[in-house]
Amino acid sequence: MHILMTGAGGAVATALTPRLTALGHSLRFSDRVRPAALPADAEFVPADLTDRDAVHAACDGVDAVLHLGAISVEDAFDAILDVNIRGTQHVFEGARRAGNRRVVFASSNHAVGMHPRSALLDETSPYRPDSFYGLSKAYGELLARFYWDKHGLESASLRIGSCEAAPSQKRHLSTWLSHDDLAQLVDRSLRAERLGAAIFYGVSANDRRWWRDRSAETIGYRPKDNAEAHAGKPGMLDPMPNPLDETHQGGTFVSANYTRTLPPSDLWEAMGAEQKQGSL
Ligand code: 15L
Repeated sequence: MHILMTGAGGAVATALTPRLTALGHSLRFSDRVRPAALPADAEFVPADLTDRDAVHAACDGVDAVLHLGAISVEDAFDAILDVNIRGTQHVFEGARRAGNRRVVFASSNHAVGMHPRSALLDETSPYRPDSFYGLSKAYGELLARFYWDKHGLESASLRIGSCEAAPSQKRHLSTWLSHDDLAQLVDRSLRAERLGAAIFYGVSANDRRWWRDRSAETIGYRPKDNAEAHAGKPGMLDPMPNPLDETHQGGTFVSANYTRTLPPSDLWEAMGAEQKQGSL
């Protein structure tokens, strides 16, 4: 398949490129500027995600889009709005106009990061974004649903955990996604016979994972790596400095710009009326 890969200069794209190529995909790379590491003969189309026409042009003539481009951390709302929210709409609309077969969208666990770590989530769990960044990913998933329901454009939204070469924090023992497992999940999403508007968790076969993803099994995703193999290695950051980060799935995204003075929402929901009164 000929795939447009947005965010080609990012770390995840860099790790995926040789793996997807080895799996038989031909890649058209896109980003604001041509990544220095890209070989001279690689197909590159410059497009800033905020530039609708450039994004639409980049989508022309490919089979599918792998949309990795984004601000990948918490930021000011206006920046997230322009790049992650408007930019993702440009991608879906570009794919629709170009008649691309499907979009694989890099969503994130931060769309549901406010859930407590004690919760075992699946793809039907309610949205609980932990940041403007997480909100933008929830929006992208809804956009994917909308483009399927209204325009018949298929997609897989991958709720990626922590995609790194190796886990580097205790939280990653639950959230880690190895580069090989991500490549397998992307490949399966691209090749699946039918997707509709699917949501899959991007997580390796970690013993301590918080997400049980039955739907990814339906496309044959069988993660091979397990963060447990890295448990107890030196350099693993633990514990996180803020208790909010340790009790919620989203980690440090949860405490960023947090102003709540009432008990955290899960405790609040579990409290009786009298206890609630006492904490007002
Ligand atoms: C993400 O979605 C971020 O892009 C990345 O920076 C990590 O924070 C990752 O999630 C994570 O949750 O570890």
